[in-house]
Amino acid sequence: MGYTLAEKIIKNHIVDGEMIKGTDIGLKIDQTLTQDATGTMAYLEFEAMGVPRVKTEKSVAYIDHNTLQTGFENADDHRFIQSVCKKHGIYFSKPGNGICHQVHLERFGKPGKTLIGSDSHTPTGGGIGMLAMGAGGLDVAVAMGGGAYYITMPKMVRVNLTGKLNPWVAAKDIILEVLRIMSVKGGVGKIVEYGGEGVKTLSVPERATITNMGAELGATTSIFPSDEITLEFLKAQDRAEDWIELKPDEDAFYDEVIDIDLSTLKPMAACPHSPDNIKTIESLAGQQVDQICIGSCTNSSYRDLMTVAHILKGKTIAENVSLAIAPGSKQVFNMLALNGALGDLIASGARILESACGPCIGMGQSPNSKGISLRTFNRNFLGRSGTKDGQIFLVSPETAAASALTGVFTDPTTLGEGYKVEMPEKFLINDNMVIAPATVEEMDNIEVLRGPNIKPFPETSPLEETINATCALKVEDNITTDHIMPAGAKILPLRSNIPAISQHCFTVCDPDFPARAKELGSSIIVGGANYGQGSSREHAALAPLYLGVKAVLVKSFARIHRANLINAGILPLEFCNEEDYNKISLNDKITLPDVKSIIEKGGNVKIINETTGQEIMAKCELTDRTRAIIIAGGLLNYTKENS
Ligand code: MIC
Ligand code: SF4
Repeated sequence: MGYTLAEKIIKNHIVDGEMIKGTDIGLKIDQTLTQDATGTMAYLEFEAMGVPRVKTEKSVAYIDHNTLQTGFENADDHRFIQSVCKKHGIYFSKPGNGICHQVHLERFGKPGKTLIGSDSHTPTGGGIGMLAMGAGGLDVAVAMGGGAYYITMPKMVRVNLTGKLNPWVAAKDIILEVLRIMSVKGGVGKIVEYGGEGVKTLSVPERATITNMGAELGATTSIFPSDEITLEFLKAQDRAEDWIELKPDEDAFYDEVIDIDLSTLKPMAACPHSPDNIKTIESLAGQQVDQICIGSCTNSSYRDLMTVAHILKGKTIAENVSLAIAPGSKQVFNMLALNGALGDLIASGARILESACGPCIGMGQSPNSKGISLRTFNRNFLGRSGTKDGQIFLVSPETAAASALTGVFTDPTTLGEGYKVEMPEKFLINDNMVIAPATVEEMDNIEVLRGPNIKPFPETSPLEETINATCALKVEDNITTDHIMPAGAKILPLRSNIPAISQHCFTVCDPDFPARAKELGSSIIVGGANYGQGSSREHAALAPLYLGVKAVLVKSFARIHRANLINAGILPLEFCNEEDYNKISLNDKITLPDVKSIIEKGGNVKIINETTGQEIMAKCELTDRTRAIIIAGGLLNYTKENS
């Protein structure tokens, strides 16, 4: 039996375990990336490990999330990250250089290599044939120190693309179709590989839109083959030498196959408040729109923004619409400025933002109350935009631009004759906002600059023999990390300060949770299915840790969040019988007798609800390594003990 594309890369990088589906494997990591909102913590963790210089082929730190500087906090964090990078061998991409995933794809990603990033949209790199995965900051720190990255060997899904997209139907519509088919839980434990003759019709940035939003499937990652189109892209980035050909074997085995005929797709939207709540634009046509945002790591490439500029050229946006545009990288921005497209965007009435995440993470541009906002982004979770009753629809750049002109949902296929952006033979290459690290000789002289907002990693303690706790919160299915640890312009500057950011933990669901948990001192959280979907932010584990949460008991977990809980030393428990979810209520007193011995030996964990007298059994599937991490009280303790 042959190998799939992802299996080939895994085979070349496996350093622990075997390629048996469902078992844990350790992978050698060639490249890492961080962004600033998760980066400070990741570099504090890296420093705590005491490794003088990164051991990866390339590690890059980007500043793209916390670029709104309304106080000293974000600027201090940027300075800290810049100085740590200089000292420890990491490239530093300055604020303004662009969104990590877009810049990494343009300048650093290489087919066949492994990449982990402290951001859930790291799979964007799959567009260029990398095995690129989102991870918690601590996992990235360990990989920078030369340690393996552990995943559960995923199942393989093949998405077979046939035919060709009709004019004005976009790559975004392909991934929205995949989300419609698979749902936000459908990718958990799987790698999604794209193949079929339809692949040849898609440029690298279009492929990257698809792999980027594969994160919303809950997938471990998504990947495209590396072919002559990949080579063209790399040549245009002056990186032809980074290219290798990569394709699956003819007789590779896939656990699941999905067929999509591109010619049948229509422009679509993910409706509030989930990326898999899909409707056609046709069915929404005519509804009034208040705001439109174009950008984010999903849709801010040269191809996307040139398409938008073409649609808006010589026209004026509707008077009821506020249109914001953030180019994904300095490269894109500069090219638009030089070829005149930026002038067309400005003339149409667009508000041009810097190259950064911006509105996607609630850093400005929150819509008006109950505002209808069409965004080319990847997440529309409740409250993420900064306006709790904002109604966010995720659409393609084509749909966004067409609707900006009319002020209502507009199917771009009504625009008439299609338009295809010619990919440039040479992109504008200017890496002057990427700062190289100090040499080995110079590195010891570099001082790391720490601002007062940077507080150390919270203390963890080894697993107790018996846990006595109270249920401090009970939540439903599909809880996102934006519920657990909200982002936005007010809270994000606290990312380096766990005691302060913890005061916002779960406040979207229950404003009293932080105070209640802190007062209880030892608590558990009960949740439903797909708990912790969304971002890779380890703050969604570190804040509960700081507040005294000992275990999270749910129907099922999202992959990165489960790993983050283990890394923080919080027990991830799953109901053996999902019906038992009804046997625990808020404020119930809970005991987990002999839990340490049970975890050591393996087996199900007994939970006694002291308030009702009922017993519940929970699974805690651990490997030898994750078991040792939980017992040690988290990955940092474990790494220190084992180094
Ligand atoms: C997101 O899109 O939710 C983020 C902000 O990029 C996060 C990372 C973070 O919370 O800092 C992600 O996707 O991992
Ligand atoms: Fe930034 Fe948004 Fe992409 Fe997250 S999803 S990396 S916030 S642009």
